[in-house]
Amino acid sequence: MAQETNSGLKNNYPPLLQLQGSKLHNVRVTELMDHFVVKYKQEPEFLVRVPGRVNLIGEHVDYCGYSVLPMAIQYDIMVAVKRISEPQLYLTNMDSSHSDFQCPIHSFSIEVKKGVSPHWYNYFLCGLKGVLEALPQDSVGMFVAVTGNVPQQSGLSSSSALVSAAALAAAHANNLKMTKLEIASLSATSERYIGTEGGGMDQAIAFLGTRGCAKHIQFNPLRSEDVKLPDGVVFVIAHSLAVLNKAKTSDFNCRVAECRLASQIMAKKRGLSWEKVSSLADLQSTMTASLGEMIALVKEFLHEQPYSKEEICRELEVSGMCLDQLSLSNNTTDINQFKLHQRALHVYQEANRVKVFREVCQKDMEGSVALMKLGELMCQSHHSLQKLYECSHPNLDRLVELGKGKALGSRLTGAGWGGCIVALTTKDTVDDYIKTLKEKFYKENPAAFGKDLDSLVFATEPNVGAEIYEMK
Ligand code: ADP
Ligand code: NG1
Ligand code: MG
Repeated sequence: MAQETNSGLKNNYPPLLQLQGSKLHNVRVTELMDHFVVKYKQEPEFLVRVPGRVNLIGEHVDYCGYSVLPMAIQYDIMVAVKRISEPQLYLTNMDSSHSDFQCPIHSFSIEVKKGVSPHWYNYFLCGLKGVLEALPQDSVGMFVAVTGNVPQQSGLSSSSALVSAAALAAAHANNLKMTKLEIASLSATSERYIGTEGGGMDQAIAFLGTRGCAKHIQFNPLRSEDVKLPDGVVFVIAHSLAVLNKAKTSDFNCRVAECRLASQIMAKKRGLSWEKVSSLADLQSTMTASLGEMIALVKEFLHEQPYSKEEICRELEVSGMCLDQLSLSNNTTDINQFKLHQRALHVYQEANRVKVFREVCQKDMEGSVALMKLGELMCQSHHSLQKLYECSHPNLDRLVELGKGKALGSRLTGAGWGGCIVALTTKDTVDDYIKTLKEKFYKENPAAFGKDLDSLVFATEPNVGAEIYEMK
């Protein structure tokens, strides 16, 4: 297990000449450069590439302070940049449905409206804003062109790839030296400007991903370790044909709030100063208890019926206004039903599944035994996300059902409410698994008619994290 080093970014970025990858990858680079030149009548100076990710296990636990086990995937956001003396940001996207945008580099607002998906450029502005806050001097202006092939609103973290690419581009343009860990943390904080209270998994793997191994990522402080997957394992990603923009609805932030409220009510019942408890992991460490003890505590202290806001205020002995300030966010203050028992139970049990998953990968267990155990953990995770966390979607559940007997296990990945599943297969079973999903799910679903099925269900392997390519 190699501990991720804290080495500076610059050394880790190969020059453009070393740019390798599939033909598609190079075609995309050429197209991006051409688009840049057509738009700005100049060549870009450098290019950054930031991958999406697939989370193997540990869903909806990062913002509770628990570790996760993702890997970077082959799809990415690429950003071509030229510094300019005019203090302006010019943004263009290869996808013409994403309109061009321009603003003063130091003065812009990130538009967040309840019930509305933010315009694409707001994600770029999030990353830029984070870097502006860290810069000791004024930022240079920038011509920027963006292209991306991470499926959007699908749980593979296209949003964080874009935010992180913007942060890396702005940091590099301004010669701001940061370690990978620092820029991953900065990007995680920056993405919250879009309105979602994420935990930092996506931005961490976007920078820390390495080819060939998954990562065990821990928080507070952020750190990562390589996780070597058992020989012969192949992970498959399958799209449910349903999507959700996580900044559009309050679903995601509601789960974050439910977990926070669960930890605070349990803290209060335990006689602790609950205002200081910020997460379920925080509560566990304050109590120096095991995960098993925390699970027992949930069952003892939190009832299964939903809590009303009024009941929570009564339990914590605070006014509604005070609760809004201490425990809720902009788009969760209007919610009046919180399922604290179910959400906290999922989080503590899922945190334990991450622990066991990692141990199975570490132990030199006999191949098939290890694979069966990993598959079983993934199935348990999905069941919990479906029943306790209620963030699945009928299409995701159907994909998981169809894979039974063909994959060793599968589960929804990312935030859910649509998006993708990740399935555990082997070199010997992967083709049959993909064929089964094509036949039984995609060929029967009108939403997939006319689409390239290989872009909806595909095998993936651990990829490298963010890179900068200098155009010299
Ligand atoms: P995800 O699960 O993919 O992270 P989110 O709902 O968090 O989904 O964010 C998706 C949003 O990110 C998109 O709706 C879009 O605004 C932005 N985005 C992602 N990829 C691109 C891209 N290639 N070009 C422009 N915007 C993008
Ligand atoms: P996606 O599905 O990429 O939006 C979100 C959060 C993660 C994590 C997962 C659920 C953001 C940027 N990402 O991912 O931090 O909480 O859901 O495990 O908020
Ligand atoms: Mg996202």
